[in-house]
Amino acid sequence: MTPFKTTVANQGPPFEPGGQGEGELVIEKEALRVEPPKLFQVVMLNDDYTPMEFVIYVLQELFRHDIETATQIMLKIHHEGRGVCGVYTKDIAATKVELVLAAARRAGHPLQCILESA
Ligand code: TYC
Repeated sequence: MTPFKTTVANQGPPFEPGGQGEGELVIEKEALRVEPPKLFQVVMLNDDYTPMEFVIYVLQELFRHDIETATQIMLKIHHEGRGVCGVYTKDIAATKVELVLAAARRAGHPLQCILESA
């Protein structure tokens, strides 16, 4: 449901002649404008050392891509130097970057990924 602000107007004293609406209660609903969140893309970078299988594994496990899509993204990065793993709100995108870097470090691979405004 659309969020709204409720304001009460015209609350004059009840039954007073010439009062503000004679006790009538008017509820005005004013829609609040909610800005859509800014989105950020997690971009993975190519290198000469990280095994292709590891990149595919990361794309499946951390970005929930199926194996076919993960393979296509990995190959795009391999051939073009970079590729988008996913698009998220800022906190989620930043967490994904940290998880990728931590997994790569743990496995001893130089895999890099960055966060970009989408
Ligand atoms: N270029 C790497 C190789 O040939 C594979 C690779 C793909 C590495 C994508 C990083 O983000 C990457 N083993």
